Amino acid sequence: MKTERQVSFERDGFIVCKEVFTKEEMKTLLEDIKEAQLRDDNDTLTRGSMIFRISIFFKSLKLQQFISKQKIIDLLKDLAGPDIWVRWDQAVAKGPGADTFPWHQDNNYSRLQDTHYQFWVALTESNENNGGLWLQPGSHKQSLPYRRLGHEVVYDGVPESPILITAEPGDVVIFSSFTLHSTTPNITQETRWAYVVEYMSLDHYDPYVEPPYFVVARDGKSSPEFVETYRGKENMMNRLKYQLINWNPDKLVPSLIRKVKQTFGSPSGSR
Ligand SMILES: O=C(O)CCC(=O)C(=O)O
Repeated sequence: MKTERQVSFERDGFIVCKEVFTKEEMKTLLEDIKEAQLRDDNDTLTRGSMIFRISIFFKSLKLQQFISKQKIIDLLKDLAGPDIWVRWDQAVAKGPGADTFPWHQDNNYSRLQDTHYQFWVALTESNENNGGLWLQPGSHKQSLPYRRLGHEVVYDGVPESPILITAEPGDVVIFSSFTLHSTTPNITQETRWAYVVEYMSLDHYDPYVEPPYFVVARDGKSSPEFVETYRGKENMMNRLKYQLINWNPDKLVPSLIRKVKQTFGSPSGSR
């Protein structure tokens, strides 16, 4: 039987989890994020006074410990399954005067076919005045039309009945990477911070992320480790799916031959 959370997630494309972390924990997490981002100033995407610090967990043991907490795995495992890795993380600072971040599905940024699970944690208060998060319930059931707008990949339509998520530090929203979302302008004098971690099932494949891969859970238990490969990557159907999408016959044929040789061995005399 499905849990209430599974039913909500399947229906709406997101769940809101209140007070998952304390305000004190969020203060520490924000300090850890700032410390991690100081180590690498390159991985920054800036949109006016909206700043994204990306892939920061790689250089921070404290962030690796945070994103592999059993508490997080317990929230994710009945949605993503018991074996999970992290494909991406980003800290988002929405400063005073920051503009709307337009409606989008994250799969249009990640270019992935499968759902990944967006774990959005409020590090500060988040509301309608300071760049709060809006979601369109039910929009995760299909891939929607989009257009490119500069660096953005923006939904080509108008959401029918969006809802605002008002959050306190420590509140979490888990949403599908197909769920339409947006953030509105920050008209206050304070920066609104969120930390977004993108989790994936170990059965799914991201061909655009390079090793090492950060596995956070096996069998529903926190078990952080960096690995060179994972079963979703080794799955031939997964690879084929992306090779067909990014169709390039010059690459497809040699890699298929390699895989066949690995599986069945090379005929004697050949290499
Ligand atoms: O501002 C945020 O907290 C989230 C930004 C966003 O929509 C995204 O990174 O996909």
